[in-house]
Amino acid sequence: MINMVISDALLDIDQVNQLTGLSQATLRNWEKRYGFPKPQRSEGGHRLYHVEEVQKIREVVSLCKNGIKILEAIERVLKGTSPVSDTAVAISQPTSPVFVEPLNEGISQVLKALYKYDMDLAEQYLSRLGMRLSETDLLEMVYPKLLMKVGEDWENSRINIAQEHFSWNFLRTRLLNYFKSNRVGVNQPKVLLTTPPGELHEGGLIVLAAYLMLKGWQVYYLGVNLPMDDLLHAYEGIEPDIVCLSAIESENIEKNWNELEKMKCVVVGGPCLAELRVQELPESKHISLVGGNLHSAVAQMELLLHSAT
Ligand code: B12
Repeated sequence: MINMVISDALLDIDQVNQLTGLSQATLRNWEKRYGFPKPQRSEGGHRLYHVEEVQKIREVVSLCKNGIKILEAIERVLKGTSPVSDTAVAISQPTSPVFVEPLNEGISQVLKALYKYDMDLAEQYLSRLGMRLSETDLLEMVYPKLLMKVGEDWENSRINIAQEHFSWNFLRTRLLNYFKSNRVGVNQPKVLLTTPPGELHEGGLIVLAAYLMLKGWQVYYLGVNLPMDDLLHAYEGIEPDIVCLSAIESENIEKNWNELEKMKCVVVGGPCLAELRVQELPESKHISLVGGNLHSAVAQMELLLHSAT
């Protein structure tokens, strides 16, 4: 039974080997020599790695591949300095006002331009943010904020419907551009993304889809508010390795739980997780609730796929 939130998942050394490409010997060696990673131990003394730490190991590996020496790579990742550029990762440290400020400023510049219908200026500010951040960080840290801010400004009557539509469509189009990037890798998972009936919020779904496109996954994007029968029809036709459902309202997941269970590997994410009454739902073999940021959510999905094979 997988039915659980696995953002706090602990992985054994074999799983970490699969997810990072580092052999078990190297993982043990690094731990001894550099004090990184720092796994917990099971009662039986086996190493257990937190999913966030696995993400850090992957970042270290990626830095090393780019020619950074191991010690420096570890230091950078532990300090939170960027894998792509120093400024970029430093910006991802939410506790540092020095770095958060330029990011927030960049975001409000994009919004100001959008609210004046100035597409070129918005594009310029967005590219400027793109120069300081990796593409995945842009999806993790910038687009969600922009989408949310546009929605909130409209809800609070700070902008009118035309400004909201214009801004939303600008951002949606940029996110859809990732679909054209054609980066599908060999043997990459096939993923179907949608929202359940009644769920009209598309922001989270489209950001996740773009993120998976960047990772080279084969993305089948079915948009929002999909009737369950049609989802099952698509599931049979596409035969995805994994189905991602995004929802804000937990009810939209709860009332379709039994239908979702008919598919093999289903991941539910989004704000609905906070309210979902899992204990009151029938036990599930196929549905996983995946929280955390996009980096760790995708690591968890990789893990699920791995354990399903
Ligand atoms: C934009 C918006 C709308 C737009 C949506 C437009 C569109 N095309 O998407 C419209 C106007 C349609 C709308 C309608 C409604 N909305 Co609204 N909306 C929002 C708003 C402002 C932003 C949502 C957003 O885009 N966030 C940005 C995305 C990127 O964030 P995210 O969804 O959390 O996704 C991230 C993660 O959660 C994760 N993730 C998401 N999905 C998944 C899936 C998987 C598998 C994984 C791994 C990860 C993952 O990845 C994302 C990346 O960071 C929020 C305000 C807020 N503070 O959230 C309210 C909000 C979500 N809406 C709300 C409400 C109540 C409604 C309405 C009921 C309002 C009404 N009275 O009509 C309707 C319901 C419509 C429906 N049937 O679904 C409430 C929800 C309250 C709750 N239950 O928690 C909110 C929170 C506003 C509020 N403060 O009350 N809304």
